[in-house]
Amino acid sequence: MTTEHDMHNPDRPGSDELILVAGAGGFIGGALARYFHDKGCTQIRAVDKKPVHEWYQRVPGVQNLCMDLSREENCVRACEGATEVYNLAADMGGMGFIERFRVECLRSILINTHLIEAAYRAGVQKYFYSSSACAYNTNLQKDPHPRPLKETDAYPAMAERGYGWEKLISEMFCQEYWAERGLKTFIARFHNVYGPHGTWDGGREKAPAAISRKVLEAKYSGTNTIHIWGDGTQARSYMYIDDCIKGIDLITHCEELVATPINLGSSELVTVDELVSLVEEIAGVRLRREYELDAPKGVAGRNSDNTMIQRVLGWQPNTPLREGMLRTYSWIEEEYLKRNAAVPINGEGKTRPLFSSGVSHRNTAAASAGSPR
Ligand code: GKE
Repeated sequence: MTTEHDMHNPDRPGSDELILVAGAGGFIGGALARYFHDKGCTQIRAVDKKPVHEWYQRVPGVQNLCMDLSREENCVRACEGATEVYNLAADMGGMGFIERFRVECLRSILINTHLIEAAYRAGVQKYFYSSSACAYNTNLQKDPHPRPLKETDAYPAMAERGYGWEKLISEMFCQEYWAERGLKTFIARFHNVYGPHGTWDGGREKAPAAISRKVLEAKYSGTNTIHIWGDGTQARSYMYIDDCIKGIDLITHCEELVATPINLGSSELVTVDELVSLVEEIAGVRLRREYELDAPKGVAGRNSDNTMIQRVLGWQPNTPLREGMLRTYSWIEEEYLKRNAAVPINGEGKTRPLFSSGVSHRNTAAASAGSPR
């Protein structure tokens, strides 16, 4: 079992050894780069396909590089001199994105394929891969009152179309690089991650951020109506970003978990309707609910069985949803108000509120397709 004091064990790289964070312009990668920086790591290389000025977080003292890691030569450059590699790079998003852009999701296979080979050739000591609960058999997720998914539930395989299959085969790459070539790989299956500095608009946002934004739009526009995808009964567990980051670190420094996929998720299950009620409460409003039954819904119910992570690490994600959503909603509200204040009317320097609640879920994701999270 790993405990808190293992955070300082000799298996961890020295503070001056190079850590590569791939996908560092995104939500989780950005938070991970900040975490390592705050822990005192002085050599961090952060890479993302997005131009650096568009990254969610830019951490001082970190080497920020704009490179497309679906290209082999960029992976070779990125891994040069690295001791640990964290692969958070993928073309991904919430249900609105992954249901509509399966080819984009599948093409993330290029990133992991080239990155793990480059890491192996560069003599990297540890390689972390961010898999997803979307790798699990969808036949086990047809009930809005689901049995929590345990690690063995990925096989026999019937993963989420596109995104989930890419995750499953990339997991297998990680397992075989260990089995055949001795590269120490670590694989976490993330369950829906949320928090400040995540995508909250544009088509890639997941439910916690999307619902926060929709509540804000309804509140500030005075429409007092929220459009909910599906019938509101879909159930999920949502993991706060700080838990995700801590889990990545613990997993990557636990020898028992080499090449062994493990759940990294909360086990606090809520329905979409319950999530909406929570956000309404935080925002101090009650809204009229309209359900969009033809919108992307994903599986009916998904929860994380945390028996294994609790046994091996003596820990599991534990930030209560209410607490995490309070911080997330507050951050999105700030961003929302900042953005609205910045929209000029007819170039006169006056501002108007920017409401996007009328934008169809069918159109929003397309605008941002092709750029990483
Ligand atoms: N995105 C979004 N936006 N979802 C909404 C909305 C909305 O405005 N209103 C209701 N929902 C519902 C969706 O229909 C779905 O049933 C549920 O919330 C969660 O949607 P999600 O957060 O977009 O993503 P999922 O949990 O279905 O899938 C995500 O699973 C993760 C792994 O657990 C994936 O998108 C991956 O990002 C991720 O691997």
